[in-house]
Amino acid sequence: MANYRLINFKTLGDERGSLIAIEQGYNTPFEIKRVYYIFETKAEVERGFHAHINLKQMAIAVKGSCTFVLDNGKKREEIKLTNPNQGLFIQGLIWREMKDFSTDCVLIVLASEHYNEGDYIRNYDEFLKEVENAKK
Ligand code: T46
Repeated sequence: MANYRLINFKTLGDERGSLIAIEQGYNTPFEIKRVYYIFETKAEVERGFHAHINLKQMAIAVKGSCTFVLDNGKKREEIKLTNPNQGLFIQGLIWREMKDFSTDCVLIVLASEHYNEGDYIRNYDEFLKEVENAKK
């Protein structure tokens, strides 16, 4: 399975507006143990610059937009989140950076595990070593 992909959510709407439901096991492929959100990000700020060992996450720009840079140790790809009907699912060894936050951006992230600093790889060279080790 790919280590990251965009998931399209069904928008339920009527004359009052729109509604999207995220349901564990239905449109989110993991058990949700934690939710956090990033907002009021200052202009020009870049965040992330780490990978995770075990964590699975789904990031949704419920308002505004931002760009994820995703790096599997071999190639880097940019994915811009602009719409609350799309979630970016990330699992496995993926280095991530986030940038180009619009001033109104609210980025909600659903996570498969409780917060654990021990799950972070915050050094890029260490990340590359982990990618090589995972191939053995
Ligand atoms: C990720 C990207 C997309 C907590 O105490 N609990 C939490 O659940 C989180 C997520 C963070 N923190 C603390 C740790 C730091 O002192 O909040 C501070 C900021 O976290 P960090 O610098 O890791 O934030 P980002 O935006 O660089 O990364 C976050 C997530 O940490 C990370 O898992 O994949 O968003």
